[in-house]
Amino acid sequence: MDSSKPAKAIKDVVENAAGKVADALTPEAPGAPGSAPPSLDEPTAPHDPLPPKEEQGAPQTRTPTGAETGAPTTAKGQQGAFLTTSQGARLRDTDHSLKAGPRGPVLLQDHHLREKITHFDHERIPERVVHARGAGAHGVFTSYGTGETVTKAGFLKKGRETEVFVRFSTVLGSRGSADTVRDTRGFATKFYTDEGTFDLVGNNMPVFFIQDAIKFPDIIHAAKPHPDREIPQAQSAHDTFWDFVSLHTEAQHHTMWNMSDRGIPRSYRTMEGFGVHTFRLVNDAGETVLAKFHWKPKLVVHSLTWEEAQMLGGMDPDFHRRDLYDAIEAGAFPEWELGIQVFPDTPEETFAGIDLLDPTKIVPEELAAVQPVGRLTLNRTPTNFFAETEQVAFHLGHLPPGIDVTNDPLLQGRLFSYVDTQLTRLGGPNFSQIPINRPHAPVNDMLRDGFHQHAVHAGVAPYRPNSLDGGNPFPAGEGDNAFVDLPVKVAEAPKIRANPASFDDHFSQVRLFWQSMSPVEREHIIRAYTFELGKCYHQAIKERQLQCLANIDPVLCAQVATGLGLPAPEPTLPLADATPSPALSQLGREWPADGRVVGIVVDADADLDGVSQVRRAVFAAGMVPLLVAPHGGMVGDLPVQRTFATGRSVEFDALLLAAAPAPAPDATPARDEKAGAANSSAVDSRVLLLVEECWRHAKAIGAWGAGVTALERAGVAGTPGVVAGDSGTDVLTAVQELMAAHRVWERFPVSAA
Ligand code: HDE
Repeated sequence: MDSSKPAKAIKDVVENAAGKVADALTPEAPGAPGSAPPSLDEPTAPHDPLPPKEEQGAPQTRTPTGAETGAPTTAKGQQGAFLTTSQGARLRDTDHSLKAGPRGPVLLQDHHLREKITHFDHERIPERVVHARGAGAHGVFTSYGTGETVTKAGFLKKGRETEVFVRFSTVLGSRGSADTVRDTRGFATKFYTDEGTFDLVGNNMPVFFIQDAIKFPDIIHAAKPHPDREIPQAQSAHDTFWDFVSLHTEAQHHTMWNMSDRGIPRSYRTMEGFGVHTFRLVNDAGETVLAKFHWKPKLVVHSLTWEEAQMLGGMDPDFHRRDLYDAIEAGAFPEWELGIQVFPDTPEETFAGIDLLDPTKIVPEELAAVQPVGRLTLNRTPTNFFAETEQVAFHLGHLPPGIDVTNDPLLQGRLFSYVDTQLTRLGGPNFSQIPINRPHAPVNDMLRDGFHQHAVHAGVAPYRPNSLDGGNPFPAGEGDNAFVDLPVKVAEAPKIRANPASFDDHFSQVRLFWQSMSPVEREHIIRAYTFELGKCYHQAIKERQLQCLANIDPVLCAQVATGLGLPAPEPTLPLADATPSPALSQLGREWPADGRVVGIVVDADADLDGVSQVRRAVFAAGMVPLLVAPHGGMVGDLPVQRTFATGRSVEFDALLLAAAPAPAPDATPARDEKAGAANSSAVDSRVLLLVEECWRHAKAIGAWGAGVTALERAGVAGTPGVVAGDSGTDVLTAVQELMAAHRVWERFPVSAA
């Protein structure tokens, strides 16, 4: 796979910048369905299936046992020009059942009808019990070689390129739930290494709700919708969730992360990822270290505001998956660096007093730096969502030589769970043979038969030892690069259902997180707790969680208590001040603008030459311009992507105004409720709403020419992060500078924290 391939949009931009093609031919916004525009009339001349879109085509064509086939990527999908049965017999008619006369009953012999309906009846498989809602993409991982000293894993050798598939997800919601809910996000990566597949199945938060896998059904039952009414969907703002986490206080650290802005990411591209557990690495010399995996996004961590998240839940429930696919299609390939925190492998398995086997604890980056070991670039979208994103099966036990597990009791339970769940979800034990799961290393196991066996195994002796198949397969010898379980010493101890005493500290790191937040982030945390607990029905549950907050921080507790109309309790534990970890805060850094979306308000009277230049400049900066106009189609030579009726502020990272459009014909509440009292204004009130919302969500706003009037009408001219100028490109430059901080933070009011 060529990760450097410039995607279509970027290529076109370069040509446009050279002024070779007219604006009408400049790339449309990404997201067009299909690889060719449809004709007006139904096509009737037979031809082969259209190719997939340029950024599609993965996964590779491999056999079920991992061999390269050399077949084109299209060999995986439908073939030939004609409609056929599943057996390849051509069909003339798929629109009418075979009947005993035009008005007669349908005949049982209609095998085509039965095949079509039967297959349809079985199209659905069980959704994942957790992480059901997700989106995936293919890419490539390039190793820096900096991990070589601590692990012998071949994919971390210098310059090695490894194909990957990543699936991002929410935890709680069903498959069709909204992307932007407040929740933890899954970040699962399949590295197709030539030493066997490595699955790094992590989250966007470095800690977990529980310390022992045996509690997983409990936390998930508590967080899923209530069993009686099956509400609320994809939410933690309900009684059973807060009932559990307030009683089971080891959940408080993860809960604080969820209540922070990390719970509502702006994009998958602006999420960090964490392996959560501590792993054990071994190098070529047989030396071991303990390590934690981190993904650091090139765009740096960034989040939505709560109002944006809620609006998007209705406006565009697919916001995150659309953002991922659009960015790849536009050539703004999402990137992360993989990093590791490395700790000495001591018998205590602690670092700086932190128990490395406790998955509710982090090791602050200031104590152990995250060392980059390679770069992940996502550069292909799935060709078929079900085949790839739905059927991908991750498992923590998919480990290459050089990476091994530790005794973290959460990790240990996961080693059982992932295969177990695939047996039901993917209908049998052969899920590794599904194209997306096929290893890119030769497979020679002795697993045989089972539902949906795709391999055609030769030989008669799938057992060892054998002589009938010439002794094959042979155990790898010394020097054959086998996965060898590390002979780690197990301390002498009684068999017991208990945790080590160090697992009992449930609050000190929650306080560390709180104390590491900036004032704006603290406000958001207070707001989130107040909202979520405010949605609970039972007073006792609110009071119990307030007691937990009292053990985290008195200001946090007092503010949330005020919102709930309850007294703030006194702490029952000593509050030790922590050394803040600046790496936990999202503020204070600069962001590249790749793949950001810039809304540009235009109408026929706008400075269209200026708009055209701005549009090119936005593309050239690796961002996506969306023209927002009173009607669809074209404005001058420029294609319109959103109308005042279809567009909404939450789609944009910044807003530019080249016009102050008068109310459009549909600017009446009868045609568009959000038009409000449109006719009373000289400017279409939906444009004013756009400006107002972008302002409230602290986004950069710029205007030139007639657009400046819209700023004035909206009452935001001259306020922080609002730029007015004479030329569109100058205004864009100023807006881009503001976007580097991602938001105009000073617009967010800070009161208590
Ligand atoms: Fe998972 N988890 N998990 N989990 N998990 C699943 O596997 C489980 C945990 C994570 O995109 C399931 O194929 C147990 C921690 C991700 O396909 C299931 C425990 C972390 C995904 C399962 C945990 C994760 C899953 C459901 C407690 C972060 C989605 C469907 C010990 C480090 C992978 C499936 C994808 C999925 C079990 C805890 C991450 C049921 C028992 C901690 C990203 O097997």
